Amino acid sequence: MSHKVVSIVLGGGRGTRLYPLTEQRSKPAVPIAGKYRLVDIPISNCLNSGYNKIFVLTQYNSASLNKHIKNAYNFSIFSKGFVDILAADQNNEGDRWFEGTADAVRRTQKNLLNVDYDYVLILSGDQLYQMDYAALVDFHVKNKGDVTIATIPVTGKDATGFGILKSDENNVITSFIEKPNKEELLNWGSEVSEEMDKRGRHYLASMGIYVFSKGVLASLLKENPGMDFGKEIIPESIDSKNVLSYQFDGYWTDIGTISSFFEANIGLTDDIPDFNLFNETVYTRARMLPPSKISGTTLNNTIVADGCILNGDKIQRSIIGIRSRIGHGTVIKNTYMMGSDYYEQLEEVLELGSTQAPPPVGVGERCYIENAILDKNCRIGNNVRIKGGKHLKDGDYETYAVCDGIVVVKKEAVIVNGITI
Ligand code: ADQ
Ligand code: ADP
Repeated sequence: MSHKVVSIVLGGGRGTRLYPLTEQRSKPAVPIAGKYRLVDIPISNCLNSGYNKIFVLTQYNSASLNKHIKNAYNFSIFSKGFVDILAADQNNEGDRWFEGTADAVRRTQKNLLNVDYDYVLILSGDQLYQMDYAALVDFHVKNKGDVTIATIPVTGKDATGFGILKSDENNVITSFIEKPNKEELLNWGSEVSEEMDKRGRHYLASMGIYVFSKGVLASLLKENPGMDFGKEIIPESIDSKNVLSYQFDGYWTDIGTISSFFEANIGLTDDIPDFNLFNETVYTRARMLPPSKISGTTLNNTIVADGCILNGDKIQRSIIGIRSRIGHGTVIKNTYMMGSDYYEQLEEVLELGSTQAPPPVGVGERCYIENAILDKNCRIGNNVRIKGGKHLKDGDYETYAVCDGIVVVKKEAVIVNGITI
C-alpha cells in the first residue's frame, strides 16, 4: 500500500564534527565514495522507497549544493517530485542558526503547507545504510502509531552515543533516554534476537529516523518548545502519544565524525562490503566524464571513479574520486582521495610541475600516502610523504588537520615537493 509521505532530511548542524571537510562546504555536500555526496544517501533511500517529495534542511546554502541537487534530482513535469533545500540563513525569521533538529523542522514547517501528505518522514543526513522506508511507514500505519522510530540493537560501548529505549511486546516505546552515561545504562538492556545477542548488542538505539502522522508533528512542535528531537520532543511524547519502535537489522552506520566517515568510506573497498554500492541504485549527479586511464599501477581493493589518470606504482584499500591524477612511482594506501572539480589542461600541468609554481591538481610523483583523506582540488607535489596514524597528535594546521590519527588534507591545499607529514 502506498502512502502519501513527505521526507525531511536533516542536513546538518554546524558540521563541527566533520571539520575540516565542512570548512568550505555545507555538510550535505561533503563528497563520499568517490562520486557521491552525503545527501545522496537519504535521498536515494527515499527515491528507492517510492517517496519523491523531499526537503533538505541545512545551516547554510552553498552554490555547489544547489547545483548538485538541481542537476541530480531533475523530476519530469508529470511527476510531483521535488528535492528542495531549506537553509537557516535564508529564513525570514532572521539569520539565526537552527538551534537543533526540532528547531530546524519547526522553523521550516510552513513549507509543508503546499504539499499533499499524510505522514512526515524525518531522516538524518549523516548515516550510511539502505532501508526501505515504505516498510517503515506501513508498520506505522498498521500499528496506528502517532510516531514511529526506527531502532537498531547496539553494544553497551556504543549505546552512550545514542537515544536508548525500551519497548513492550507490542513495540510500544515505554521509556527513552538520550545518550545515557555508563552508569545510567544499567537498566536499559532489551531482549534482542539470538544473532544480536551473540554480537553483544543488548541495547535498542534510536536511529534518528522518525515517522510522524500528519498533525502529530505540528502539535508536538507547538506544545513542546524543545529544540531537539532526541533530547526533548521524543522522550517527552512517550506518555501522551503512541510511540512505536520499528526494528531494523541491516547495515547502518553513523558517518558524522571524521573517523566514522573515513572507516565507512574505506569499508566500501572490502571484498564484500557492508554497504553495497552494487545493490540498490545510489543516485547522484550524472557527469559526462571520460573513463579512467590507468598505467603501471597495481590496484588492490580500490574503487576508482570516472575521469582519472593514474600512473602510480601501487594503490591499496583506497577510494580514488572523480578526475584524480596520480603521478609515476606514487604509493597510496588506506586513503580516500576525493578527486577534483575540474581538469587542468596538459600545458598547464607541465608548466606548473616544472617551475617553482604550485604543483598541478592531484598527487605528484614518488609520493607515499597512507591513512589520509585528500579533500577536493588538492595540489600535492613530488616526493611528498603523508602517513597518518596514532603517532600523530590531533590538531589543525594551515593545509591539513589530524583527526583521530587520520590526516585530512584540506580542500584546495597546496603541499609542495618533498614535504613530510
Ligand atoms: P545525534 O546524531 O547526536 O543523535 P543530532 O546531532 O541531533 O543528533 O543530529 C541528527 C541529524 O540532524 C544529523 O544528520 C545532523 O547533522 C542533523 N542536524 C543536527 N542539528 C541540525 C540543525 N540544527 N539543522 C539541521 N540539521 C541538523 C540523534 C538522536 C539520537 C539517535 C541518533 C542516531 O537524537 O536519539 O540515537 O541520532 O544517529
Ligand atoms: P564543494 O565544491 O566541495 O561541494 P561547496 O561548494 O559546497 O564545496 O562549498 C563552497 C561554498 O559554500 C563556498 O564558496 C561558500 O560560499 C559556501 N560556504 C562554505 N562554508 C560556509 C560557511 N561556513 N558559511 C557560509 N557559506 C559557506
